[in-house]
Amino acid sequence: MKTQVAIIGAGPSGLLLGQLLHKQGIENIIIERVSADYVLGRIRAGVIEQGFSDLMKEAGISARMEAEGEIHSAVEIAVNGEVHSIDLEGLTGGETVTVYGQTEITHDLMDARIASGQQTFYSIDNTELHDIDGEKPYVTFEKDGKTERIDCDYIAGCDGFHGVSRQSIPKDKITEYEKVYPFGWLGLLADTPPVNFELIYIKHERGFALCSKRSSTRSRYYLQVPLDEKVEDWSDDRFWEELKHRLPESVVSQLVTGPSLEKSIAPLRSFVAEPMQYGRLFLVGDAAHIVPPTGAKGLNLAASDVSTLYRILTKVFSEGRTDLIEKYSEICLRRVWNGVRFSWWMTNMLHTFDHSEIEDKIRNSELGFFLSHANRRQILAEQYVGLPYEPIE
Ligand code: RFL
Ligand code: PHB
Repeated sequence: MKTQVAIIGAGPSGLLLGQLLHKQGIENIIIERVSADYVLGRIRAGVIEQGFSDLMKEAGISARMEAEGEIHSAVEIAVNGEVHSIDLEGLTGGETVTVYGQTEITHDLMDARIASGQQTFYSIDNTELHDIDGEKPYVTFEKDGKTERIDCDYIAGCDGFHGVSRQSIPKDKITEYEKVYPFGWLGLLADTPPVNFELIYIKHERGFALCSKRSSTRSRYYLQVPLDEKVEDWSDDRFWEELKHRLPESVVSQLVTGPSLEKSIAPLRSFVAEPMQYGRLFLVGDAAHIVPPTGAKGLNLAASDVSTLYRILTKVFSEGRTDLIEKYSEICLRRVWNGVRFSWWMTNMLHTFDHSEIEDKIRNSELGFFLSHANRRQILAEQYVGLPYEPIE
């Protein structure tokens, strides 16, 4: 097979890139290790920045998000029972976020992919990248026991943190920065009305909690848990009881419990690989960087990478502007490091860990400082709604 761009991974990064390139008349093939249903079964992000929703519009796949997504003009932070509202819209001059699940975005992108007629291979094995530093890179993989080969001009590594793309770059050409946090998030999804319209980030002495949602009838809650905790040890009842302990008194009576649709534990990590490009391979989204979910930035950083790459590749194919290729990494990394710093800051401030009383006092003082004046809340609001995308030139 031959194509212009081979895309590894059919998560949101790969599918969105494929759609945007398709709209520019650039041919691409996507290959994905697992099945489409498996991709859709992963419950992940829920908060979409303005820049991402604008990109969805540009990609022509925003109709359902505009009809069903919820616009949120504020977010709440509860500290030791006291709830503070951050007026995102007022503090940023009109910016908001949209609550629309990653599963729904992926669904919309998969539908658009089928309509585009571009090829996608699911449930493949043994993806290998070849000659990425040469003029004629190619990708091989196995489908139903048969080896396939895609010759291409460029490869987009959209295959997540555990993918092969980043690992295909020689060790001496890439630097990896990593921090693993000493706790995880236990998430529960339920068809119950959310406890509150706005999301609430809760700092509590028993540990952090987050009240999020997917719609007015579907809730998503998270609890900070020790890293060695097992999901099997958390019955739904135990989850709801623990959440009640952490919820501020003003909302606890609104909590509606019910059977979980999904429950899982995610470890928290900050990770960046530099640079994000080597030869004809570009790393996109979680393949290049991971942030803890506390700032709701992971998927949004993936979207800004996609925006940068598709604009660069459009110029490469339409105007021969290969000089732009080397700008990809530096443009992305400026925004990525900002997201990494914001997510690390929110994580440190809101979680309870180290069992050190003085550290906890310091964290409370820092939160108090940032919540107590509008000009300080503005710092938080501007980053929560997302920094602007940098133009490619
Ligand atoms: P993905 O989604 O991991 O997709 C990568 C795809 O590549 C496939 N793959 C391969 N395919 C072919 N060959 C191989 N060798 C392959 N190896 C892997 C995989 O099967 C997979 O389908 O990466 P992508 O597309 O870059 O998307 C990134 C986002 O999924 C991620 O950043 C977000 O989910 C992070 N995240 C959040 N981000 C937000 O912006 N807002 C949020 O509110 C938010 N909440 C979250 C989150 C992530 C979470 N978890 C579980 C990590 C909440 C949680 C709990
Ligand atoms: C989610 O709804 O899954 C979610 C929302 C906000 C976050 C993290 C996760 O910061």
